[in-house]
Amino acid sequence: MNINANLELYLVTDEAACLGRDFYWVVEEAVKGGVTMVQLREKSLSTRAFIDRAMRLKHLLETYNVPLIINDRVDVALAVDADGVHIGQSDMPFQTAHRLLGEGKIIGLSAEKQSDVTEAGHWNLSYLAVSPLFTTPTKTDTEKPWGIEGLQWARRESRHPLVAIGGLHTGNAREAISNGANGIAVVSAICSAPSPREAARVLKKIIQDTILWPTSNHT
Ligand code: TZP
Ligand code: MG
Repeated sequence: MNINANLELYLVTDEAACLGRDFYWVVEEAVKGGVTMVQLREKSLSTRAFIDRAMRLKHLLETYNVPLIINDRVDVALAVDADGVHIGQSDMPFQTAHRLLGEGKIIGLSAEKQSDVTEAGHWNLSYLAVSPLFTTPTKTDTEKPWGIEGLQWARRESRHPLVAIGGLHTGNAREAISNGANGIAVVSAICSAPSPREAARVLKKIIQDTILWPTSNHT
């Protein structure tokens, strides 16, 4: 695992969620606000356009020392020498992705059900995404949400760092962290916020306060 992987506030991109604002501006503002990792998630771009976007984002993020993770596409990650990939249950199997990427890259996996968590115990993953934690309009083709009890179960069962994704915002970030998530991954709470920088700053503060004072309720 890349030693720079800090999962605390993980931005997952979605151009539609940026509400017509410039994609790179939204990401840069979010990073200035405290995002610790960025996943480029593109479901409809051509391979060439995906690589162009990944390359530009990589240069932007390098300035801030924030890792770039590519969703699904190990070939795109290799093409731009990204910091890692995020794979789902129907993407390339972990062992194949690991063999192609080599050592020193971040590999994250989505866990959508209990058997995914158990199976992932065999693999040297960088993190496991508990997905979705809550229902979200951003992604509707999901399995049943884990909910807080499901997250607690995953925390007990898994040796991997956990990222909660799906329906996370300032109102529930503390609950996710105090129930076992090492970080939260968000799309709309940052991409669609009036100020992505301020949204990231507030989320980051909640996360860091919860890590420092897990049982207090002062945030
Ligand atoms: N995977 C599981 S839920 C989700 C993804 C990509 C979308 C999360 O979006 P939001 O807006 O943070 O709920
Ligand atoms: Mg996928």
